[in-house]
Amino acid sequence: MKVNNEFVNLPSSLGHQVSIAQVGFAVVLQTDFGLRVQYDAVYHAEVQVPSTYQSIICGLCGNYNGNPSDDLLLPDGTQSSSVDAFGLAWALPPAGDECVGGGFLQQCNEAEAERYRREEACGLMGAGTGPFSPCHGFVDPQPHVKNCVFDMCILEGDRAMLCQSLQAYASVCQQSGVQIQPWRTSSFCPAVCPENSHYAQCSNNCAHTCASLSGSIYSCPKVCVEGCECDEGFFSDGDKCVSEKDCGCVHNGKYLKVGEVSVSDSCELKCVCHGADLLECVNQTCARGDVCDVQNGQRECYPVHSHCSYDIWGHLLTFDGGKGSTVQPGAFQMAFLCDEKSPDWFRVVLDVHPCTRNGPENVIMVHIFFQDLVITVNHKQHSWVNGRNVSYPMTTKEGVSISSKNNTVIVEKMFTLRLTFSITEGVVLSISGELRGKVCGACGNFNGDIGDDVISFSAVTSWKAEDFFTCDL
Ligand SMILES: [Ca+2]
Ligand SMILES: [Ca+2]
Repeated sequence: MKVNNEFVNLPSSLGHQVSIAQVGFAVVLQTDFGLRVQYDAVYHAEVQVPSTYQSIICGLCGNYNGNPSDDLLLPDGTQSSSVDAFGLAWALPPAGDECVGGGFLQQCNEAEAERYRREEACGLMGAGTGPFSPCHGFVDPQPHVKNCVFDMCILEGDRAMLCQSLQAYASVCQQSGVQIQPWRTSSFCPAVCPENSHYAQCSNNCAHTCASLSGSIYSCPKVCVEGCECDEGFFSDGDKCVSEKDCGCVHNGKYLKVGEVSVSDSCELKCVCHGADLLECVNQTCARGDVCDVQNGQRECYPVHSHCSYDIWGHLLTFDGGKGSTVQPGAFQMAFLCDEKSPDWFRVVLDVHPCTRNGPENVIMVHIFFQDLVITVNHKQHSWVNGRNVSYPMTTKEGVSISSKNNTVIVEKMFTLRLTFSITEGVVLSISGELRGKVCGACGNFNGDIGDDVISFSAVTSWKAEDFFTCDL
């Protein structure tokens, strides 16, 4: 769980405006203007807004104007005739892994669908005398049964999917204030709870946290919500249940586990939680050349450095943040130290080949030159040092290390550069802040000014590597 890129434990609050807590199986975010967002991190998301938002809402959830027949609105305000086109129109580019939509959907035959509609499966939600029957007058089970059957068809009757579907309906019912009957058994959708906790149909996990012991205020819902709750004498520590003496500290609305560190926005105050409410804070100043930044979810003073990247689709991002596209194959100088006589001199050349036989993407070879050293890495993650094939990890006598982790080759020279290369991410070059304004090449001059980074095709072409074969550049 991250807030503004920083990892946080639950519950967490940002002043009085926003609070986030674990409620039952879901994470719930509430704001002081009435927005409530709930997500079970698997299957079911819910958004609630106050009635002041009527008719001014856009997106998949419709326009909230009281008329269900005009809800398939496209971003341009026109009506969509197809549900698929409506869904795709609101899709955002993926932040992480590419998500392939639509194509894999498989219909199941009527006999299978009928099997999933039975009361042993999705049909349980609509069963007249079943555990969810008290809910029928409040939340129509039929759309939920239909969605459940659809998902079961795609996942060929996956049991976990069935349980998620039922859990989602249980959640909606409980939010409506309905008392459903126990629906899980040890053999049917048993809840898996962490150590020192157990399942409860009316879980108190929102209120029984280490943070609540320290007086952190979160308005837990009054309705009964199923979930895992800590055993007697234990309290939620964010993701596990611990005894009171092992609880941590609350600082600025954030709960810190024992041993965790919190650094203020400007990095001037650093607080460490040593034990239950034992918070130690010290003033600090970032060392010269360091900046206050968030990296890997943790705010701290970090050495200044900047990256330039070139991905497998040919998108270039310069040190100063300029974006451009260079799809033309050929060899070009990604970056080099303008001063060739400097002992820190380096030069990174990307040799981009259009290997259409293997697919549409270009294949990249990376050549890194130092004063008396050449390192070559190919797309199969094989490397050569001064022309000799090497295996990882290794360090040259010049102090340049080559290693491999998670299908990424890492070439690093301390205090100068770090280059990562993977077949999925392309090439990322990070260089020391000391080299500000001293580099040349397609990655720009790293002077902090995006304005003088020219990323047009002709500008990249002008950085072609003359010592390589460049048929197209
Ligand atoms: Ca509407
Ligand atoms: Ca610049």
